[in-house]
Amino acid sequence: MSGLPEGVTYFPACLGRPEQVALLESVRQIVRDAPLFVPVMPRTGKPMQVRMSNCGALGWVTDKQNGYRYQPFHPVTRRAWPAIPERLLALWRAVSDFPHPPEACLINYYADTAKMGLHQDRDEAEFAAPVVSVSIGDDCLFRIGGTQRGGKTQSIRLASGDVIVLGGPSRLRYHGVDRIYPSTSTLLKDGGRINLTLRRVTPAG
Ligand code: MD3
Ligand code: FE
Repeated sequence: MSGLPEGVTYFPACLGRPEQVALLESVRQIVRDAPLFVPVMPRTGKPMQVRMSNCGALGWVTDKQNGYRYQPFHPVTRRAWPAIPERLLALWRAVSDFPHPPEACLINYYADTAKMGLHQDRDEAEFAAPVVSVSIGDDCLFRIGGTQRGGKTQSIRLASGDVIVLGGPSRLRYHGVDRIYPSTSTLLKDGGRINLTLRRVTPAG
């Protein structure tokens, strides 16, 4: 058994059930204002399997024409993204070890059969800041590799309330979600998994 790579810090069961319920209520409020959209791949226009929304000053979006980017408004409604809930800003302060607040919080919703292929997160201009990931709902099999495609990978089963911080030399590692384990949590009444990633997008300071 080998540990996690340097720069990856895993906090299993970081959020208790009452905190998960409160966070879910915050997410529901956000998606009432900023509805989940279907992200599509640049050039091909192929839809991704997850549905997305964001909160924060900037949100990650993608479409066929303009590709991956951060922008301050929802791609469909054109409205500014809702604010990041205070409980998530507090979590960032507690776990990120970074002296500036996050600017973006990407919300990914995975139905039972959704996956996310291995990719790097490199649309941010500030790689000194970590990405803080919070999972609620059904378990998933998360995979993390090296900084080059095709290297060896390791898998971690993430559960509702787990938090993982990806920073330092691991900030540019390939990662993805291989599968959801349906009905492993009772938090979401219709099942599925929600992942929130807090990010710094612009150079800090
Ligand atoms: C490792 N989301 O939105 S979060 C994404 O569970 C994304 O929805 C996955 O990958 C999800 O981009 C994984 C964990 C995560 C996020 C960023 C990372 C792992 C990372 C950045 C570098 C290395
Ligand atoms: Fe990612």
